[in-house]
Amino acid sequence: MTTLFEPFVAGALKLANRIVMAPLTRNRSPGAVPTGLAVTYYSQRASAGLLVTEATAISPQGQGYADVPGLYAPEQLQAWKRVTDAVHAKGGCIVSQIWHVGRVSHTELQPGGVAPVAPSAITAKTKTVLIHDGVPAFVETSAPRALGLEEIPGIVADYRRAAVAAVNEAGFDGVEIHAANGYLLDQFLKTGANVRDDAYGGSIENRARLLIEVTQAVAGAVGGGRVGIRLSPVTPANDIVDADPQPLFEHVVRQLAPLGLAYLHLIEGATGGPRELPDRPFDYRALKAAYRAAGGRGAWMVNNGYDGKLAEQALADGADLVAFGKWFIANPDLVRRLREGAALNVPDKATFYGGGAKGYTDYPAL
Ligand code: 8OZ
Repeated sequence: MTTLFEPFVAGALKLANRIVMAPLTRNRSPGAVPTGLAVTYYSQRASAGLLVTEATAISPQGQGYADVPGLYAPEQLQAWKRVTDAVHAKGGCIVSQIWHVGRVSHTELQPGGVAPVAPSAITAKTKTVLIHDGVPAFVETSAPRALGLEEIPGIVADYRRAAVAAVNEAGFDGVEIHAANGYLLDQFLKTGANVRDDAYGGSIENRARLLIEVTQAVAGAVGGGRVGIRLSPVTPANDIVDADPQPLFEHVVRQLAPLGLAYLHLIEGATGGPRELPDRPFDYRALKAAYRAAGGRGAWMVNNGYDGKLAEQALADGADLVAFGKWFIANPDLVRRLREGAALNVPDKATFYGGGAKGYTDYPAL
């Protein structure tokens, strides 16, 4: 029987086990630069088969929350290099999750105080976080403007540049393209956010075009074997919805199949919520079959609400890797605890977003 604790090769990534630390936003990077606490936090968790960093902005325009990190300034890359060096010193493997929030932003977070960008000028009914004098405040996202057709190559170039910097300068083993949770690439994919009438809107092929161009560009620049992608076919996170997600995502994975990616990372159901949504049914088995039938060889990574038992079941059902989120917040030695069947520390929601060491680097190992 396959177990979570066996090594696994995903493209160019050599993983000590099949347990992945999911990307987790922690809002502890003032000025978008990770601090020394981030070095401690990630290196404490280096026994995961793979660490995926918190979502990290590819450009100032891609920023949507207070104190989330970036990959576009030299001091950010230097700070990340300290993180990757510390993780590698412990034998870990770490990829950067590259992110453009699209419309999930606020004018205050945008360069020059301008409107955030989106496929179409449709405001997301969701909130973001601003921090004033150290005090976080949840605010409605700002009305976005639709990206001009002539701006799209620049967005693709930003993803490519960030991926190259992540690998060549910051020392990451690869990148995970964040195409989930209602951010820019998911906004282009889905009918609820994309009403464009050009080559990037309308048909499934058109709505998937940006995601595929970005993935081709990133894979072309750093090698497909160093690239993963995160998808959330039916999550309602950040006010996103598609009228018919099954054929949309089957098209997406067929297009991804020839790119030689390290892995596809699927959020099943509502991000951080129910795995089954009665009003948004989705057949993940059919999705995986479509990817394999099209020749896709990347690892199949599953996420959302897993514990050790459910994770072993997922491997038995054919998943390759399982990503754990909140359990990794509270358990730096999650791999050991799962292997030994030890009790788990309980995560404290009050310290998920923002703050310092408390609830970040002070959860005890066994
Ligand atoms: C929680 C808070 C802010 C952002 C995601 C990057 O949902 C996020 C995120 C999560 O993917």
